[in-house]
Amino acid sequence: QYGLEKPRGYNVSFHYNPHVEYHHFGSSHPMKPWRLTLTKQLVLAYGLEYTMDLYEPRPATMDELQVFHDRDYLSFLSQVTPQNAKPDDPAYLSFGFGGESNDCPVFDGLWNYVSIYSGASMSAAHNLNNKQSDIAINWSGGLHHAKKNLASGFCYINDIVLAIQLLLTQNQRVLYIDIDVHHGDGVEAAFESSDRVFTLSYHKFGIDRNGYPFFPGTGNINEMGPTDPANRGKGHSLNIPIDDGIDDEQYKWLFKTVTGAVIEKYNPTAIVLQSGADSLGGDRLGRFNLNIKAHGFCVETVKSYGRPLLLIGGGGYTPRNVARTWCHETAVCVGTELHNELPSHIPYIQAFQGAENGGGILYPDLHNTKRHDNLNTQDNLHKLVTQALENLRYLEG
Ligand code: ZLM
Ligand code: CA
Ligand code: ZN
Repeated sequence: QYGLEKPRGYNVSFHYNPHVEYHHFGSSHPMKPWRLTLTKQLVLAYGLEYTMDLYEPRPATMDELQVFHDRDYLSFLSQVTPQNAKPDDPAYLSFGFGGESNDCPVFDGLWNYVSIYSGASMSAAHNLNNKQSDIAINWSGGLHHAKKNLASGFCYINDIVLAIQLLLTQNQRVLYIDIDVHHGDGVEAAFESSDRVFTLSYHKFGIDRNGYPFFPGTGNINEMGPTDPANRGKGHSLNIPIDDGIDDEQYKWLFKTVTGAVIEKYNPTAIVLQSGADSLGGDRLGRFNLNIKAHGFCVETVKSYGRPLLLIGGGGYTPRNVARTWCHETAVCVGTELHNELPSHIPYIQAFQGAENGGGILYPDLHNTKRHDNLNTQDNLHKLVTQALENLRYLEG
């Protein structure tokens, strides 16, 4: 019906295990794997499956996860259930579970869930390594806060670190870019002593009225990795702290200027882009005012450098807009434009209909849907870019 043909030039692969959808963090928890169902429905409704190679990857194994994570953390994670969990057990708390915020709950099928999303990122990295894909996509991954022995911020296993470790078997330099509204602290920490991975994160940074820092509280402009000049990883992290309410034009300019400079200086042989959709306007947890096409501009920009690209998901807490964005970005990868009117045969079409759900179109205006006053002045942003470019001078040795 939509007459899409596979465009020549870019081989795109889509790595997706539908079993990831059947997991629930708990009814009021903001992380909803169901957003992946919605994303898949949009991708199928627009006929994008005919323009890509589709893979249903197997779950990652314990041995594969041990390449990054500690054995005792994995053994705990693989065995804990809602029935046997002891919330006051020191092991439970020390591994990041429960606690006051309950960011990382223990739920049914937790081990299955983490193995599935990790397996998909590893499968995507594998395709890039084999040169079977130019761009490999896993919307179920991007869990950037997980540490080697700690669950943090809805993330249990760091699929990004595992995928980058695979890419490092075939690449001398990998660039990691993170446009989730939160700082990509877990990936930064994992590679802090390496000069073969450069990490670049754009995120909200600052203290709220209630005195709490925006999660995870790290990632100021002066955080550039280790300061010890003997450390190979020195200067191989760049953090771009942003205030509430940034708009499309500001973000696009910031992203293009800084990312372009990093790619030109570091000259990576592969790029990993974490495309967390909580940087959109109207996100339940986010603070920015971005529209879908401004978010997608980041994917277009990175794609334009023509390096092997691993595109992964991340945050995103207003499911209908997460699905819209990741469907749009899938289309950007295959090089096609989608019409604004949503195809009428989408299962769960109601999720996209009605004024409050975006009026049945793919590109509703998200600017100020949740009203965060823009606290970013042009002056601040220019100073930020100047400092960011200054920080890159470390790369000159
Ligand atoms: N408390 N339920 C982004 C990860 C963000 C930590 C700890 C004081 C929530 C949030 C959980 C159902 C990514 C923090 C101290 C009370 C927060 C965060 C469970 C609502 C709920 O309703 C909720 C009972 C929950 C968690 C909101 N947590 C909002 N923000 C952050 C973690 C992950 O997008 O970057 C990648 C996937 N946690 O702020 C506290 C510090 C406040
Ligand atoms: Ca980020
Ligand atoms: Zn996030």
